[in-house]
Amino acid sequence: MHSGSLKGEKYFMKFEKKAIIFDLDGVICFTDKFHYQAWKALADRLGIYFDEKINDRLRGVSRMASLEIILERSAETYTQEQKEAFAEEKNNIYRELLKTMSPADLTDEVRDTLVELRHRGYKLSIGSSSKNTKFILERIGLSDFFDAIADGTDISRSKPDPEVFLKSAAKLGVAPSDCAVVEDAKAGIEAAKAGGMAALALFGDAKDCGLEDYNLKSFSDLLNIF
Ligand code: B16
Ligand code: MG
Repeated sequence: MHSGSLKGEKYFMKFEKKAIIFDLDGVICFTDKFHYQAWKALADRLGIYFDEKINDRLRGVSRMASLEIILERSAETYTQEQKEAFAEEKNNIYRELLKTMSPADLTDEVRDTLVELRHRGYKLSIGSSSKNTKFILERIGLSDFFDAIADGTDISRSKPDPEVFLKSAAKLGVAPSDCAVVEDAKAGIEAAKAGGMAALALFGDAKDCGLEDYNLKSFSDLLNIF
């Protein structure tokens, strides 16, 4: 934690980094609600109990690993072929929900903060487990904004493995130790730390998970620490 008080005033020391890697779902935009709705539709059809608390465990983890967490509550045993069909069914529902998104789903706070961080000279990239990353960025009008994108199509191991963040840093040409990661998932905070990066928690189960270097009060709080 980089905070203290000086002559009675609260001050924050700056994180000295060259690049900031952003998680997508739950940080840049709120596709997490669509993941929930799509998994809920599948779970209801299969008669499996599923709620928001279980959904929190799906943050940052891959589609198939998410399905395995949901199936923990099922008495049935499914074949690999059936599981792949379930994952595809969920993804089709999810993509229909994503189609309702537009640049209006990017908040002014997120847009203005990203623009200001770029203006301050930081390299900015995405590190997301989602194979739908490019489609989502297109929907919210950020297709050409980031200096690099590493996503679910680039990796073989999802968070908490650091692979996606290490790929993102490599694409930027920045050493992991010069990167900070912004995450809403505890799995993502673990991944950032495993990759030797600073971990900034925003919302979700990342917040106060005990491994974070800093808890962000809001997205724009980034402007106080960089
Ligand atoms: P998809 P993030 C993650 O995105 C989601 O948090 C997680 O819930 C999802 O299962 C995963 O992407 C895979 O997504 O099914 O679209 O490939 O938080 O890493 O940006
Ligand atoms: Mg996330």
